[in-house]
Amino acid sequence: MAIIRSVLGTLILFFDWAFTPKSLVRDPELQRIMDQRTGTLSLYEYAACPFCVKVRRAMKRKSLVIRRLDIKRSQTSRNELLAGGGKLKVPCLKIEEEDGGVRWMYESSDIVDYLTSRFCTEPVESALNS
Ligand SMILES: N[C@@H](CCC(=O)N[C@@H](CS)C(=O)NCC(=O)O)C(=O)O
Repeated sequence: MAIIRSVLGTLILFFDWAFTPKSLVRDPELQRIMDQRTGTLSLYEYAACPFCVKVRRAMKRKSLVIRRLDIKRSQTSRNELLAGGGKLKVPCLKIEEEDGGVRWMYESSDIVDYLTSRFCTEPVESALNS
């Protein structure tokens, strides 16, 4: 079982590398503002998880720079995820809200939808521009 998982993981990483999506190129000032905003987010993940790859590819397409914490490599990140989110499941997006609240979002589709609606809609980009 471990061998199958390892082979599948390697294949997932290979195809992700071979067919990596193009990144959106923004005006540097707009990108700086976006980076500031995404600075309140952290993605708990591990490299060969297909659902994490899905989120990372969406981030790459939209040039969203988000801190990534690998729970297989870091015991501290693992503990944070379990204590904060309640489950050792990845991907999980930690969202630090402006009012000091923290949300832990599981489910890759929900994370991609959240990132798209919060950071990648035309009005958001043009509001940042003005
Ligand atoms: N439906 C979830 C599936 C996530 C999932 O199954 N993640 C696996 C790693 S690839 C995991 O963390 N499994 C541990 C568990 O379910 O407790 C999503 O789309 O994010």
